[in-house]
Amino acid sequence: MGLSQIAVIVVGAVLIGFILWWFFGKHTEEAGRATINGNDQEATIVVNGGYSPSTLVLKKGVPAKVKFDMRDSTACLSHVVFEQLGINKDLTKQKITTIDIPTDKNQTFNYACGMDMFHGKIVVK
Ligand SMILES: [Cu+2]
Repeated sequence: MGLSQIAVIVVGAVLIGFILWWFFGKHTEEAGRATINGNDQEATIVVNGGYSPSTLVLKKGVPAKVKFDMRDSTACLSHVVFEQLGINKDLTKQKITTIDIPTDKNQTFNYACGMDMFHGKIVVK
């Protein structure tokens, strides 16, 4: 077996490994958590080609302020929509837009960009 054949086998094995990892591996993103200061909690979600963290966990019963830090210049992400809360905010008016999220009970708020292309969620528990 020549060197080039060994190289082909090695490259093939690496590719198969990558494909298996891509389709079957766990790509769970770490959920973000709020910082509690005094009587309320605060968290920042960076808007830049999506939402980071895309999942944010808030503590139940602690008033929450979620800050959207706008770093994206595309029209796509210019608005953030919380359908359950009837909120549709233009994030381009200022660098940071603060949204109050109710934390009175366990629930999940899904949000999206104005065109429903990018999604994120806030979990209260
Ligand atoms: Cu969009």
